[in-house]
Amino acid sequence: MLTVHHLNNSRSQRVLWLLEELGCEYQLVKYQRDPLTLLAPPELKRIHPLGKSPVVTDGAHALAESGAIIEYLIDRYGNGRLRPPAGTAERLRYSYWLHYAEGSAMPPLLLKLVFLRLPRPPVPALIRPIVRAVAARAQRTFIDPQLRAHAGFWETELAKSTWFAGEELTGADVQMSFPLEAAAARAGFALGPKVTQFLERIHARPAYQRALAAGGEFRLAC
Ligand SMILES: N[C@@H](CCC(=O)N[C@@H](CS)C(=O)NCC(=O)O)C(=O)O
Repeated sequence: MLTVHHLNNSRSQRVLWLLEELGCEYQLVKYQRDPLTLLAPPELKRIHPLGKSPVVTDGAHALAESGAIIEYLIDRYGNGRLRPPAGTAERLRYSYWLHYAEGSAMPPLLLKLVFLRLPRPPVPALIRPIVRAVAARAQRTFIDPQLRAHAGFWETELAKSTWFAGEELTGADVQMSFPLEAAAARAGFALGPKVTQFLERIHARPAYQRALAAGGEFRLAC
């Protein structure tokens, strides 16, 4: 049986969305983040040594990394859906976005999250103003310009076609949904109209809504 090891408020939400789009049956095992550290509970390390979510088990396989999971699920259960045909320009774009989402888009978004949280307790109140100033400078000089460059890139690309890899929804859109959701939640500036419409379009999909109902609360914590 296909099992999704789902951490609340996490990237595994997009795996649920993909499975709902594919109409696959799956079993859901839920894990809760530590409310203070936001880390996954140690039980997840029994499924995969890094203890990160998503992890999917299917028969003898335990798969980690959302991009690899999406590729596996589309290979195994897609029957030609949600992936452009091999040898097409759309397939190259599909492959690019599948890797880009975690390899290039998420690092500055994660840095943004870390620097936004840095001045909070348990940092002692006395040094919080200094930490706040350092964190603000890191965001202003390094992180925010990168985020603006990425968001501008998404906007230009989504002006070329409805979805990231062309005119059809693919696994690349599922993978890209997470950085776009994260940017909407924390970038600190308004995203462009094409990116905003992309998010509205995915939120309106019945499969996306079924995935939300299955996964429960989805406030981005990573
Ligand atoms: N690049 C990995 C990232 C996995 C990851 O960092 N997952 C986060 C949730 S969004 C996690 O498990 N965090 C809890 C922890 O690090 O303990 C992927 O795309 O699957």
